[in-house]
Amino acid sequence: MTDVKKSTRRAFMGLASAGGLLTLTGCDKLISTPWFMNVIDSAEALSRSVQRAITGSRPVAREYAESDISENFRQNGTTNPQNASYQTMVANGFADWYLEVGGLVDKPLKLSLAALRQLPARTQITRHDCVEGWSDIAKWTGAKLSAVLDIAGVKPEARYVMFFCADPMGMNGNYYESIDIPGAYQPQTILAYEINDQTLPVAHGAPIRLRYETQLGYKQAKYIMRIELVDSYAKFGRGKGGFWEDQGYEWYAGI
Ligand SMILES: Nc1nc2c(c(=O)[nH]1)N[C@H]1C(S)=C(S)[C@@H](COP(=O)(O)O)O[C@H]1N2
Ligand SMILES: [Mo]
Repeated sequence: MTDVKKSTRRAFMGLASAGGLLTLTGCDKLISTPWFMNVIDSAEALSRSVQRAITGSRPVAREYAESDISENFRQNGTTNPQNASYQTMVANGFADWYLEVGGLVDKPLKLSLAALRQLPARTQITRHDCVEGWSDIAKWTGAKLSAVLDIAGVKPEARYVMFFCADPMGMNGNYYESIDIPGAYQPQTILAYEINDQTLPVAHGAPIRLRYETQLGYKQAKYIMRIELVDSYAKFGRGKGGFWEDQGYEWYAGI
């Protein structure tokens, strides 16, 4: 094993025990999965900063103070999905909603909102940048996507996390998005269930929406119903990895 590999592995083990992952999954088990060794291998080819992001040692998007929070965080895109199944879930406070996690995982999951709220969480004050030319700052709280993925067990051949949403987009099927595995493991990548200490309202994506703070607004999928681990996003929609990507926007929407 190279020094880089050893030190990355050490850093991860430190983080895992500090963050309580040990009790969640069994650190040794996680570290010896072919998936994790694959990540370490590919990490060697990446820049140092990306490597840090993978091992989760620091936040990668700027975080703000409480006093910077926007008075009125805009609502954009779908603000109230007009399909009967979603409206039924709203009517009973998402008691029957669950997040489905499937595809290239060892253990497909169904997580209720209560179960998601039990997972390791993160709160962060960040700026949302929409390509339409506006930005707003909010405080987001949610389950770490890495925690969900660790429970499901990501298979080595998985390369992307797909997010399938409740809102229909005309003839194009429902809104959907995708991010890569290193992005999914960034510490700021969360499935947010609160905005500014309040339960996430319908307008902002209830019951959960993605916060992927290093990228633009359209990556922040609202109304998430299902997560799927895949090796390619070519077979979904028009094959570009997301609803707006299919209309011509970049898949890599770095800020
Ligand atoms: N499901 C879904 N997610 C979505 C959208 C959408 O229309 N449907 N719009 C995207 C765009 S372009 C932006 S800018 C943000 C808006 O989030 P907000 O309503 O919380 O401001 O959500 C993103 N996620
Ligand atoms: Mo946007």
